[in-house]
Parts: sequence; structure tokens; C-alpha cells
Amino acid sequence: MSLTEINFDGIVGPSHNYAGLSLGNIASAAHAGDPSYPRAAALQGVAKMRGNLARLGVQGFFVPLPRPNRALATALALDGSEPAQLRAAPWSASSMWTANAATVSPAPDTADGKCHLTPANLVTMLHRAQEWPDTKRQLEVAFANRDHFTIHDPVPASFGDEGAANHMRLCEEHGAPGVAVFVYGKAGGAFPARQHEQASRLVARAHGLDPARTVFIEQNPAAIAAGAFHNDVVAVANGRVLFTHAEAFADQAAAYEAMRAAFPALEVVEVPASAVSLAEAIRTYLFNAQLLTLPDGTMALIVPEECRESAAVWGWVETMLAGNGPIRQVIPVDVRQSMANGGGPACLRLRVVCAPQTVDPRFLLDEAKADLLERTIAAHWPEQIDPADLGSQVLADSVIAARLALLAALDLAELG
Ligand code: SUG
Repeated sequence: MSLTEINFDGIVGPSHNYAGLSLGNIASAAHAGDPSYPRAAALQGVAKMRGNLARLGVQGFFVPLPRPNRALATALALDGSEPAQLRAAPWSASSMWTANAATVSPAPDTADGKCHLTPANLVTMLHRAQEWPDTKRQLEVAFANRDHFTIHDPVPASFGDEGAANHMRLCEEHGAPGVAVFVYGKAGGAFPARQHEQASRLVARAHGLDPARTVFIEQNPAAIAAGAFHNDVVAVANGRVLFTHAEAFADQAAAYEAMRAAFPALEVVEVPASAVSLAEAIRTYLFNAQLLTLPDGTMALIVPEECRESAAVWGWVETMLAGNGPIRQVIPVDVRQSMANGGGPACLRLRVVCAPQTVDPRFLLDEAKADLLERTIAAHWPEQIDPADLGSQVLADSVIAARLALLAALDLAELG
């Protein structure tokens, strides 16, 4: 069976809102209190998926998790006297950022030849820590074929794990054995380091990765301080290529050396701080891009529209394209509703290298299903949510009904 990379995008949930819940995520803080547009947000996500379906011929998705989360609301003993951010947590649509759903090690990299997935515990942020039980349930349905997939329990809560956002894979081609690069942060800075080194090491052991083809790298504390709360805000890898900011890692030269020792064919496309500062990289999310191998073997970088609007970033992109590097196209997409909460094109997808026929087909997109998603979203997703509305029963009823309508349309009522 031939293995291919499938991007599973998170469908933006009907409760998408801006409550400013993520300390260290500059966009989330900057937009706290703004009205959100869940319908527009979800349609932007479907448009991105449609583009990639046309480019790659394959695209997957995950459905939003149940919100508001009654169990969390009860556990928080909400009575109206609490801070607004606590009240908002059970409403978070943050599962849309499926790069944080799990860490994935494809079959060619693991000791038993199966694809291993570990749901991320996301313990650092309350609103994200509620995700994993429902995420795990969904992974168990989508990847139910036990001959091909193993779904683990999350890492124990002492060690923060944020999933694939801090994991990169280098390989000659997606179906060939790869090198896993785990990037962790060290605590002690102004903002939380959300990926613990021991979480990464534990996942690597649990997945049966070969130590000779596994690399652990420390994130640059200055990048975390500048708002790179996940490594995928400052670096992305695909095939032989690492596309990275020059200040992504604590010791940049040592990081390249360690990757090259495990994967000699490594090609680094580095953006110097003199061309794009860390702050501008984080504002525009140039690196929170999908680096895709197209059917003709060339690579395309799917970036947020915000990149085209930045003179520094677009200037660097044009110079890069005029050269002879491995990235031959840069394609902007509009995911502004997600961007305002710190989620770019790469945050919105989980990459799973597998044979498409081993995946539950209900999670795979085609044009007709994209139409169905758009119709369902247009009919049921709230047009606008004001953070002050969070807690309202009327809004709760409409958000719950919208999700159930989606599950019914996709024949996924079992996830209700
Ligand atoms: O965890 N934002 C998410 C963004 C996640 C981006 N993912 C990756 N980089 N892979 C986060 O910080 C905002 C929530 C709010 O403020 O309502 C939020 O959770």
C-alpha cells in the first residue's frame, strides 16, 4: 500500500471566540474581547482545505469538539463571580488547531511498522487541556484500523505536550523512513514553555522510534519570549527541507549539525533576522506555513495573507523565489479569523503519513463533501460572537445544535 501525507484540518467550531486565553500567544492577547465571526472562520478553513485538495488530491478533516464543555464548567464551579477568562474556557474552539491534537509517527519510522499517534495533553493552558479525551475519541474513530494505527494515552500531566506543533519530520519522501526532530522549551522565561523535553522523549520511546533517527532540540528562549509559543511558529520541515528563522533554536548551528548527523541530505532554507525580524515573523506567521510536496515533486509554501502585506516578508519571499531553492511557489491563504487567535495555516492541520484507504472515509474530503460542509456551516454557525455572550444559554443551544447538524451531515453522530 502506498503511503501519502494527508493533512487533517480542524473544522472551526461554532463557538470560535476571542477571549484572550493563551498567555504568550500575542495574537490571542491582542484580540481579547473582539467580536469573532465563527461562520466566516469556518468557511475560511474550508476554502483552505479546498485549495489543498485541488493541489494534492487528498485532504482530511476533524470535527469540532463538544462545546460548551459542561464537565469543565462544573469542575470550575462557575457562578458568575469568576474572571471572564475562566468562564470562557469551556467554550473554546481551540481544537481547530489540529497541529496540537497529537504527535504522529508514521509506519516507516516505528519499530512495529504501525503509525503511532499520541494525543497531546495540552496541560499548560486550561482551555486546551480539556481537549484530549474528545480528541482521543475522534482519533480512535478516524484511525480505527488497528493493523495500521496505534493510539496512545497522552503523556502524564507533569510534562506539557503540545503535539505535532513541536515535531518535524525529515525524509527523502513521505513514505520512506524519516528522522524525527522534537523541539522543546525550557521553563523560566516570561512566557510558559509549553513543550517539555521529557514529554518529547517519552513520545519518541512510546512510538518505538530509532534513537539514531531521532533528534531533540531546544527552542530559542528568545523566540518563546517573542511569542513563538510553539516551534511551528518559527520553523517547518518537509521532505529534505527545513524552512526556519535564523533564531528559532537555542543553538542554531548545533541544531543544524544534529539534524544533519541523522539526516545528511538536509537542505536548510534559513531566513536571517536582518531580512525578517523574529517579531515580524511572529506577526505574519511566515513559518506557520504548510510546506507541501506537489505531485510534480516541487514544493509550495502555503502562507497567511498577512505575509503578502508585510514589505519585509514579501520582499524576502520574492528574492527567495527568484533564486534556485527547493520552494518554488508561495501561496497566500485567508485564515484571518484563526490568525487573530494565533493560528496560521500550519496550526490548522495535522499531518498523517498513511495509506488513505486505511483511514475511516468519513474523515476524508472531496468536492461534494466540501460543498456539504459549506452548506452546513452557512446554515448553522453563528455569524458573530461577542465574548460577553459566552455563558448564555441561547448561544449554548445554537452552538450545540450547529455541531450536531454537522455530525449528522457527515454520518458521525457517534461522536455526539
Ligand atoms: O494554543 N490559540 C492557540 C493557537 C494554537 C496555534 N497552534 C500552533 N501553533 N500549532 C493556542 O495558543 C487562543 C484561545 C483564545 O484566546 O481564545 C488559542 O488557544
